[in-house]
Amino acid sequence: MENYSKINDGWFSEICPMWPGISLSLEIEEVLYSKKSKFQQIDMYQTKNHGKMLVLDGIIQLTQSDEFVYQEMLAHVPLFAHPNPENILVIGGGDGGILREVGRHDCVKNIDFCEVDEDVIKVSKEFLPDLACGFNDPRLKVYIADGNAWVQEQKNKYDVIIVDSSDPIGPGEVLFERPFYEGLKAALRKNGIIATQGESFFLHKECVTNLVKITKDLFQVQAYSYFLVPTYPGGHLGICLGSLGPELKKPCRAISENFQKKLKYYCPEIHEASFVLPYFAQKMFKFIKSKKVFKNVG
Ligand code: SPD
Repeated sequence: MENYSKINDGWFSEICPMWPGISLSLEIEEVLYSKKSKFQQIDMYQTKNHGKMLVLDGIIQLTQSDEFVYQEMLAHVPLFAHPNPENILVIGGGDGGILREVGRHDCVKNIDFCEVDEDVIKVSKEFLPDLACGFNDPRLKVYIADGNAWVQEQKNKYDVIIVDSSDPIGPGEVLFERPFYEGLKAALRKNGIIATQGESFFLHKECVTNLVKITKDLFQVQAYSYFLVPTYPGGHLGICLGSLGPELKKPCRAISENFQKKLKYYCPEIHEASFVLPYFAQKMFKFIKSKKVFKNVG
């Protein structure tokens, strides 16, 4: 994918045609790693005020200062909405942050992880041990493969599937298309839930409405949640969720005091609040008509 981002006078500026005319800049101290993998340009920076920053093809994937928001919300919203998540699939997210959060759930028995770019895992293990600790979980099996092709082979297997994708340009594009969502649905067991990186209802209206339409068509229960991340475009990001049964907007399991103490953003109150959308987004989603397709459920 073409990389439009720039470094100028010690500042990294994220520039992307997906959010034209707006750019986030962070002051950097050092380039720690910069190499092209088989799939994309991988850069790791030491920023001045936000810890290390992982950038793929010029797009910020995370900074150490606020990565906890994304990882906690994308993992714990679907996992706490499920009554007994045992078998989990995580697609994408070679930094390991989602795995770290999934691993906090004692009820989880097996975590399958599919990532297309092995180099992202290697770089994260070297520079982001606070995220890559997710790879030490004994319940984890790692598959280096294309997420879409791999999921199409899995049937009736998972309680929760989490898709930690980059944006729909470059290698992540296929993860925003209907055939991938059909594959996710078929890979779920009875009462299964999917949660996917859902972009921004301010900046990516077409992409978000398309995701909502697809999930409304395919799942009995559908919802969209969002949260605040200062270093993502627009300072926020969404999650698109679909469920074959369980309600999504409230946690259905209690969180223990010990579990809660380890988190910084997710809590039962923010789980519910994250589904309360601004009025314009409510209207955007309300008028999406669904053609429900409920075959092959569980
Ligand atoms: N616009 C950037 C969206 C990035 C989503 N993926 C982040 C990966 C963190 N595990």
